[in-house]
Amino acid sequence: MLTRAQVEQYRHDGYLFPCAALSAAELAECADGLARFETWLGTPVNQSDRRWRSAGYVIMPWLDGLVRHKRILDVVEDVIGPDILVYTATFFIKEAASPTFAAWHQDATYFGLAPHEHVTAWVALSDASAEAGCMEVVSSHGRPRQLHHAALGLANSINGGGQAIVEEVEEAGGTMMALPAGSFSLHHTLCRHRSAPNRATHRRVGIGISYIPAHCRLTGSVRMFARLVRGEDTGGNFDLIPAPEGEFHPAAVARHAQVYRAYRDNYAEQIVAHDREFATQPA
Ligand SMILES: O=C(O)CCC(=O)C(=O)O
Repeated sequence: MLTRAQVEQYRHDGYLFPCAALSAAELAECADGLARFETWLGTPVNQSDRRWRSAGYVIMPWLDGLVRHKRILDVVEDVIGPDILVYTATFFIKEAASPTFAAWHQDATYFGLAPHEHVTAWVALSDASAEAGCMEVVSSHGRPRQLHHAALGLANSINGGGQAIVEEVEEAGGTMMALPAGSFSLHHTLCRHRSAPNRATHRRVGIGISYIPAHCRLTGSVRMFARLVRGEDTGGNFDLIPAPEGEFHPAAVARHAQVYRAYRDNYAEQIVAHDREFATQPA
């Protein structure tokens, strides 16, 4: 749980770290789960189809347990309230000494969620130091606003659209959100962040869990799925995802295909909507 000062700091800056979550035994379970996933895929997550980076809790009970982890949810509840959905969760993996990076961006840009209350808990499953390419964040100084992005398809981008902020922003004042394995950070959906390539000799493994309060809705036309992880589904704006029947169970794998399709369709629609919104704004 957070202190009042920590909640106020999150509201002012748009980020907070580090928060403790996983014991050594829980971390080892996650590492084993990821190893089974990559055996099932026959390839590292990074080198498989992009769909396998998303919403793994739909097909893997260990990951479903992680997105429902009490220590994470207690902190998330302090910033978004008691009725909590998981909108998506993404593997953010950088192989040792690899060029994978994220350009400056805000998560809100292509999610199409309103109001802007989405928060990401980025859980470090290995050490995420500055050398290993941890996230760098900039304070919103209590005045978050949506910035103009373009889906540039940047090579080696860890983000789906290879997107970047294309308006001028203040470069100074970034904070490196270094995290030891087993801890997590929070960043608000309008928090500006980026990450550099991994220059360390170990793999950097993170999972970004996107939590929203149940009253959030989508602004686009695609009906999406979400996992209720605490409280009540007060909004009824998503189709709820049940717990996986078992690891890689065929019913769960078929459900994952539906969940991912809706995610991609919404994302593509939101790229167009964002371009349209900023095309009509004065420079
Ligand atoms: O893992 C990274 O380096 C970037 C993650 C990110 O962009 C996010 O969690 O929104």
